[in-house]
Amino acid sequence: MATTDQIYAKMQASIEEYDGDAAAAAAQEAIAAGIDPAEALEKGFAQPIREVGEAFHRMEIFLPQLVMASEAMKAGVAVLEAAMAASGGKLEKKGVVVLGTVEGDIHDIGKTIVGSMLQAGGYEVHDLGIEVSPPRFIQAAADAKADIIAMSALLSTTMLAQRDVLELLRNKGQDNKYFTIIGGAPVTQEWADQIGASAYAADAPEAVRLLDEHQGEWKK
Ligand code: B1M
Repeated sequence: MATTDQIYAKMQASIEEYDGDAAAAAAQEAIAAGIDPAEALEKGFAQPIREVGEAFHRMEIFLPQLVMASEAMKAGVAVLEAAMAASGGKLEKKGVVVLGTVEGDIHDIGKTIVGSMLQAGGYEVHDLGIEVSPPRFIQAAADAKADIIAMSALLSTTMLAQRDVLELLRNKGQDNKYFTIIGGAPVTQEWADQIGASAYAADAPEAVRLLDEHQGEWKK
């Protein structure tokens, strides 16, 4: 029977090799060996996916590999989650995210990658899709009891809708209720500062890293 370290090594290799079937099999092996699923998630999957994110930043790998790594991790995480649910437990989520592409904008590739990476990184993600109006973002956040509202915009014209969501939150007296993160090709840190968003991320790994850094702001 494989040791715990050998099982972690298999889990790590599955992410590095973008192999969802191997990730699911290694997760299954971890459960059969009696390893705590939360610990398996952190040591077997979360650490390697962070390294993949770093490699992407160093431009050693490119977007398709990043997507494949997060898809592989999702396959493994699903097995760990199922095991936890079967034993009456639940993997503790780092935060609940309501994510969407803003009103008037149909670009969804980057937004979907951000969602996958956040999910793989331990967040509960409610993906609202494209052309999400400001009231819908806010209603969905309330319904999901969200901690975070995440908005993607790919057009310089639709970036304005990110501001509209924040304005609507302010008008409702809910400006401190959610952590807000924005991104998308034309979006900048300067724009985030101007409209009062909590954070700006240039890409999906950065979105995960930033939310991880800000954990304490919603986990009381
Ligand atoms: Co459109 N489009 N497009 N398009 N399109 C751009 C964005 C454009 C830059 C192309 C160009 O002219 N050079 C340009 C926008 C110019 C501007 O306003 N600055 C443009 C235009 C003009 C348009 C139309 C208006 C064209 C027309 O009809 N005349 C139209 C818009 C329709 C609408 O939305 N109402 C349109 C339509 C389309 C397609 C439908 C054909 C298709 C979208 C398909 C789809 O998404 N399902 C499309 C595509 C594919 C592109 C380009 C070529 C690629 C976008 C993409 O998917 N990139 C794009 C050119 C470009 O960006 N250079 C372009 C890959 C993706 C992984 O990157 O989305 O940037 P990206 O996401 C990254 C980061 O930005 C970040 O992380 C992601 C990955 O790490 N990120 C976040 C994204 N969201 C985030 C959220 C976060 C954090 C990080 O926190 C919440």
